[in-house]
Amino acid sequence: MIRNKEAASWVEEMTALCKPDKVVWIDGSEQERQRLTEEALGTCELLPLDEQKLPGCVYHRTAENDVARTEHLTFICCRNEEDAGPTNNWMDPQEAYSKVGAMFDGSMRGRTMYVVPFIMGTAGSPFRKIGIELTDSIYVVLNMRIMTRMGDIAMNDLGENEEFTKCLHSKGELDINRRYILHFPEDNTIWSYGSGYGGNVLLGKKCLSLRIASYMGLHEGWMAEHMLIVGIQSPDGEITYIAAAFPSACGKTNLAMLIPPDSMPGYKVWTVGDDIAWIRIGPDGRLWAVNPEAGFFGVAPGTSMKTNPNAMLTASRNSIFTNVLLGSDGTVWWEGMGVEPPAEGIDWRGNPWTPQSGEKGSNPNARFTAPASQCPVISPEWENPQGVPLSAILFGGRRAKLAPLVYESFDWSHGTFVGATMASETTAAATGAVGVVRRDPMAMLPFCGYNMSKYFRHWLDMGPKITNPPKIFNVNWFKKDDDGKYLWPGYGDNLRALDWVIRRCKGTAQAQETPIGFVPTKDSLNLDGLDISDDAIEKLLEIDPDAWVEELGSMQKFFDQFGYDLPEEFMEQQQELNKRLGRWKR
Ligand code: OXD
Ligand code: MN
Repeated sequence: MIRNKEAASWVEEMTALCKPDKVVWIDGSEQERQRLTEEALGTCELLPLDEQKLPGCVYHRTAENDVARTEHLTFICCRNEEDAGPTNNWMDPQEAYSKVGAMFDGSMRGRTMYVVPFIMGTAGSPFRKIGIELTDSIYVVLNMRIMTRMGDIAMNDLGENEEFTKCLHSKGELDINRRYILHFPEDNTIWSYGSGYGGNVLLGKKCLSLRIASYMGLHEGWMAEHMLIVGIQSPDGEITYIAAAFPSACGKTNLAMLIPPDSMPGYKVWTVGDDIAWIRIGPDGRLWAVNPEAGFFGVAPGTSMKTNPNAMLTASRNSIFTNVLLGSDGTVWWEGMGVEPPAEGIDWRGNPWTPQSGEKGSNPNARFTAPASQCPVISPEWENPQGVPLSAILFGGRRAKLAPLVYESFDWSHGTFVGATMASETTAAATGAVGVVRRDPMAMLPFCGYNMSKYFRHWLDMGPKITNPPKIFNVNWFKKDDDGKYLWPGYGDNLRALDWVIRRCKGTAQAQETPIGFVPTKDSLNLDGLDISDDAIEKLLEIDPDAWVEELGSMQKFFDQFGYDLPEEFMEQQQELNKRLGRWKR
C-alpha cells in the first residue's frame, strides 16, 4: 500500500507512457540485490568477477559512445530561458516533455520498469530529500543501492503529502542522437533518455543533488555544492572540517581519503564525502555540511595503493566496476593501478586485450561504485543528520601556471569572487577535448540548475547571514615548471597545505599579503621530511602580476555573458584586484 498518492498516480502515468512488460517496486533488501544481480549476469548486463579476490563485486561495460557526462545533451527546462542563464542549455518545458515524451513512449516494451524510491541524506533528517527513479536498467538499480539509501526505507520516510523528485530514466536505444538529460526545476522532475553512463542516469547524484538541489537551495536558503567534505584531526586531537570544490576528476576523492605522510605524525583524515555537500547555516551561525550520498562513484584510472589506498580498500568488495579492463582471471585492472596488468583480458570496448596490444585497457573515465561505509577512514560523523561544521572552504582546479599552491581570500565576498573565477583544465569526466583551460565557477558550471548570475548572488547574499563564516581558500596542486614537470608532489603531501589552512583558521600561521590574497610565507608551511627544493617552493608560492592582469581579461570575457545580471560586487572585486596588482612590487 503506497501512502503517497502522488507517487502512486505518477508511477501509473509513467507506466502508461513507457509501457513496460512488468513493474517492480524495489525494496532495498539483500535478497533483492542477489536476485537482480543473478538476472543481470544472465543477460550479460553485468559480468561476474572472482568471488575470492573481489567478493560481492560485478563488472559492467557501457556503450562505447556513452562513457562520460554529455553536457551538450543536458538541459535546464524552465519556463523562461533567462532563468537557465547563458551557461546552461535551455529547452522550453512543453517542447521537452513532448519531444522526449515521444521517445519514452513505449521505450520499455519487453523490459521491466524498476521503481526505486531513494533518500539523498539520511532517513528522518529534516534536510534530506526524497526521489523516486523509474528505470529500465538493473545496473542503475544496483548503483543506486550503493549511492543512496533506497527501497522501503525511502518509501517509509516519504510523507503522505510530501513532494518528491520525479526521476524517469530509460536506456532507450543508447543512441547518442536520441540522448537527453532534462531537468525541470519548477516541476521537481528529471528525465534522462538514451544513456547508461552513471553521471547521466544515477539521477540522485548530479541531477538531483546538484542541479535540482541548487535550485531548491536558492529558494530555501541553503547551498548544494560540488564539494568533498573532510575532517582533519591535528596532533592535539582536534578535528577541523573542510569542504573543497574541484572540477570533476581533479582529485576530490583522493583529498577526501588522504593518508598523512609519515613525516606528519599525529595527523588523521576522516572522510565525510567525496563529491557533494549540502550546506546550511546552523543555529551557531556557522555553516554545516552534509554529504547526501551513501557511496562513491570514483574515477578508477590513476587510483592505486600509492595514490589512494583508502579508495582501493573501499572498492575491494561489494562494488561495481565500469569500463575498466576485465582480466581473464576475473579481476579488474586500470592504467595507473600500480600493479602488473593481467596477461590477457577484455578491454573497456569489449575487445581482447594484452599488455602488448598498445590500446588502453580501461577508459580514462572508468569508474568504481563503492559503499562509503566500507571506507577505512569514514568519519563517525558522516551520517550525522545535522552535518559537520565547516572551518574552511577550498576552491581549486588544475592550473599549470598562475595559481599558487594555496592562498587565503580576504573575506567572504572576495572568497566568493575567487570561487567564481575558478578555472581548470578539462578532464575525461565529460565528453569533449581534454586539457583545455575552461572557467568553472565553484566547479559548478555543469551542475548549476539555474542562472549562474543568480547563483553568484545567492553566495554573496549568504555572507552576511553567516555570523561565523568559514575562511575561503584557493589551492592548486597542479602547478608546473617550465619543463612541464609538476612542482608539488601532491597526494598525501597536500595535507601540508591543509595544515596551513587549519593554522590560518586558528590564527597561528604566518602569511604574506599579496594582491590576490594571503599567501604562505616560505617557513609557515610544514615541509618537514619533504624532499623539495627552495626554488620549487618559491615558484609554487610566486605571484606573477602580469599573468594575473591577463587572467583578469579572461575573467572579464567569461563574466561578459551575464551582462547586467552579474553582481556588481564582482566588478568591484575585479577593479580592486587590478589596482592591487598595479601597486604590487616587482
Ligand atoms: C562525477 C563528476 O562523477 O563530477 O563526480 O563527473
Ligand atoms: Mn563530481
